[in-house]
Amino acid sequence: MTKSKDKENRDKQTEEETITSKSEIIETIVLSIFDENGPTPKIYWPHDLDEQAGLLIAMKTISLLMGDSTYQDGTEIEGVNYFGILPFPDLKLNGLTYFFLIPDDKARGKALAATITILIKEENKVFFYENMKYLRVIMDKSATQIQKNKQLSERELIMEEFREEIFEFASEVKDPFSTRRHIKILLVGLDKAGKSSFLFGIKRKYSEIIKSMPTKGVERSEENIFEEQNSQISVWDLGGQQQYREKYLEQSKIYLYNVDLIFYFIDIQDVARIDETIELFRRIINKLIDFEEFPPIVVCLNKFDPDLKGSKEIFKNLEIIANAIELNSDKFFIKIFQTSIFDHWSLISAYSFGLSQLSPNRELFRNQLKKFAKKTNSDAILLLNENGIILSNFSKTDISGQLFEVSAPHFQSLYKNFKEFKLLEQDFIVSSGITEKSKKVIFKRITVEKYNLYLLLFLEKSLEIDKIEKNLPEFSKNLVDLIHTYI
Ligand SMILES: Nc1nc2c(ncn2[C@@H]2O[C@H](COP(=O)(O)OP(=O)(O)OP(=O)(O)O)[C@@H](O)[C@H]2O)c(=O)[nH]1
Ligand SMILES: [Mg+2]
Repeated sequence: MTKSKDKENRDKQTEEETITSKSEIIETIVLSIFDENGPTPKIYWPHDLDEQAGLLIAMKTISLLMGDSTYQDGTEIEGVNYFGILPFPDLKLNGLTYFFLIPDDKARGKALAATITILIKEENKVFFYENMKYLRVIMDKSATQIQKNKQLSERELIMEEFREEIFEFASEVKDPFSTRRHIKILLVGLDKAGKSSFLFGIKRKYSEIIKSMPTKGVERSEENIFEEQNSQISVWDLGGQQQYREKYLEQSKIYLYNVDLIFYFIDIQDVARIDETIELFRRIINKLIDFEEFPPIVVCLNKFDPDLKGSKEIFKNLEIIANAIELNSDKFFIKIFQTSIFDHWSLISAYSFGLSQLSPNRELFRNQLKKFAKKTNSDAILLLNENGIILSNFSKTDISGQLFEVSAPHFQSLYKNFKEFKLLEQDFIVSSGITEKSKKVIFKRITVEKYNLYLLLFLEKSLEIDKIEKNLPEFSKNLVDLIHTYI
């Protein structure tokens, strides 16, 4: 690193001034750039960071994120930025990385790949999950400055400010060393909207749906996406009868505070109560605004049963409701799904989408699927866990994505049946002619360490199993780290 003695002394001074006992959680900060020497740690703290460690951090953060033509055509600079949490077991550290591109006329693809990484001890990684949204803002801001300022001395200053800001933030966090991330998911809506049935449906507990009674108060359960995960995910099914509604709105500090994700249920067959449900939605939104909390909200337009798909009246209702929801929620990230307990996949899609919003690595996952799709000529890919939850998806076009989602559930059950009857020699199901002569679907089980995952590929043109087999090992290898830090 080129730096005058003077500056070094100055740095040491500010270091001593800024480090307070509480910000000790931050172990290392590295700005890495992929230059003519490959991935290189350019500016780092502490200044005596071990050379090998710096190199390892630069290599791992940059290589996981590029590798192929993501940026080499130089057209995507604005759109290429990812966050992710990566383990560095050799260093016993965990890193929060922001990957971005620096425009550079002389570089291949007219851009240099770069990462800013904050590292903390492995055992403290909950700090990242809990504080992701704030850390992201700080990192994003500094990355933008790095993009604009080319001089090393300017960049050193930017990174110095960045470090100070991160330290200050860390010192303000109440319990930076907490060991478990607590995630709270709420299911809300009027009584009989289908909240409890939805949860039973996801778990395929059909006999319970028939027996189910209105929820009294709140029903709490836990969600495990993987057997071992960093987070404790609590699902709160809030009873929708008037008395319970009033209670959770009154005691919103207990129920609506600190919520990470909301599923809002509307019974679209109950036309008479549309105004009532929009009113409830509005009240909940207002409480959240008071708390300055903006969790993602998945709206389930529920009881959209398969036999109603042609109904003009229902379609009109759907439109009215969707408009009203959007009118009332401009500060929130809202995604609307049409769901029915008679269409298992509709439940899984809505639920998985919601859960994926909780993963800090969802962009990295998608990026891996995109890379794999390119290498195998696939038009769409889904990655499912053992329970059929979609961990990530990628599709070239909306059309291929939609077509694919329609066929995915059939494959999953077909695959399970085959397995049960031990008819499957390899962990592969291939089908052609599902939708049209030329389209093919492949369903394959893959093992990533101890995890069983399922991969569903959709190909419009040629089918090249060997290409898939050839690229699978690297794909699985890249997934390992991401799965450890999925949630
Ligand atoms: N047709 C149809 N009926 C559904 C669907 N989902 C749930 N139901 C039925 O709607 C009724 C109410 O479902 P619940 O799941 O108990 O509703 P809830 O929102 O939990 O109600 P509360 O606990 O009172 O807030 C039950 O009779 C369910 O069988 C659906 O997708 N389609
Ligand atoms: Mg209920």
